[in-house]
Amino acid sequence: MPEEFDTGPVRTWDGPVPPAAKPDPKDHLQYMRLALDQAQESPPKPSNFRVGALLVDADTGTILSRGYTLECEGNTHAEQCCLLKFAKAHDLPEESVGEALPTNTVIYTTMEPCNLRLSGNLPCADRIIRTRGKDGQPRIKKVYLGVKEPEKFVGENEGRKKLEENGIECIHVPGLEDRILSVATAGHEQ
Ligand code: HJL
Ligand code: ZN
Repeated sequence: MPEEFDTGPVRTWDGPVPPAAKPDPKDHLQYMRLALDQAQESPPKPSNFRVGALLVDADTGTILSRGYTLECEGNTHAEQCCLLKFAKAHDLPEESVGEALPTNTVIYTTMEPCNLRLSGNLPCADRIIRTRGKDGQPRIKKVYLGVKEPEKFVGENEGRKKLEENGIECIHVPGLEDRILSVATAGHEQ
């Protein structure tokens, strides 16, 4: 019998993305897959969706921050966690995160950003809109979303509409809808 060596689990890179593994900035589906990986880290809960998000420098393709629903302390959304973590890494409060974001930042989120929260917390559409630099110019220029929010908690979500009214382009990335929705609703009563 050959001796078996346990080399441990196959490790995937979980630190900052190394240059060679950086997706092509135009490969939106690849970034959406990475956002979906984030969503799967979120604990299942009946009262919200499990969402994942990435902040990306669209000029270089660099992933600036990742986040998922309930990752940060409290009742936090994926997009909110992305912004909070990036702000924290730059010693800024979340509302000033635009001061540290590159000029051409985009956000990938498995679900359309919210415009109303049952908890009364600030919606993610507003958090995205307020990311302005010291020059007053918006830093997040585009939102790539995997699915529209299902009408379960707040009826029709007007997050996309609000973002577009504020000059932020919203782009649907097709191809992962079924998977995104099954991950998002995993903790819900069927
Ligand atoms: C998005 C998230 C998340 C939602 N949407 N885009 N990212 N959880 O991380 C939207 C849903 C709200 C409910 C409950 N979910 O989260 O409408 O408790 O989660 O404030 O309205 O509101 P709270
Ligand atoms: Zn939100």
